[in-house]
Amino acid sequence: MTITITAFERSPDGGKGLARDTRVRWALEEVGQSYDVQFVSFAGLKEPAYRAVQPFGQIPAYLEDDLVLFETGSIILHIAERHEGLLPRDAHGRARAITWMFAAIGTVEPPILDLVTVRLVEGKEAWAAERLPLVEARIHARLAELSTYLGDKEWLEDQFTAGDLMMVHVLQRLKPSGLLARNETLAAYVARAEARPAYQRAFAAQLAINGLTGA
Ligand code: GTB
Repeated sequence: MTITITAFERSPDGGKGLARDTRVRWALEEVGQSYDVQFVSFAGLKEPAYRAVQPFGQIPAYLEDDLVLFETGSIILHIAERHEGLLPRDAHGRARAITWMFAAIGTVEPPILDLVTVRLVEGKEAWAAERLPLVEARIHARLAELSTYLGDKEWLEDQFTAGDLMMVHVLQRLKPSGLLARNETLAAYVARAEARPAYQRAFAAQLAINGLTGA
């Protein structure tokens, strides 16, 4: 089996691991599956040949022999279903882990992406300063709900699953804003996940490409 993922030629985050190839790298590392990376320029993402692989002109895409996938939720579910390690063996446990994957990208990530939009895209609009507190309040509400559920548990379910992997990568996007650090339970949850050897390998692999020399 030959696996290739696509990634930015150089991520705008300078090696913080926030671009979404990192969550796919992490899943592959967790299950012990080697992979190659095809680096794509911003212009290349919008070329018809790349859109045939990823219709929205984004990274990452996932190529496994003659199978082509896009959307990190689908890619990570595919990896988790074909290898041991990211989904519990019992049917209910698997369903719960998949539920957390959907919760990460369907419930927790949208307000976090709103924050990115208001800061980076809408920042110069006259109304951006008024919108920002509303967006931050929605994020705090979601984080409070999630941390209440997590409580003092190590992971969202009985063991680390693809649901935690997805949730943690979604939460990491909040780090530059400082909002994650304000929720101690979730900051500790993210730190626990980041200490996993598989995460460390995935992070190092993207840093080797994206890290700013001397930074
Ligand atoms: N729903 C898709 C998925 O989950 O696969 C979303 C994929 C996506 O948003 N890809 C982004 C992309 O290719 C990169 S990850 N953008 C280019 C484009 O749309 O033209 C998002 C991202 C980008 C940069 C940072 N950063 O620098 O901090 C963080 C996250």
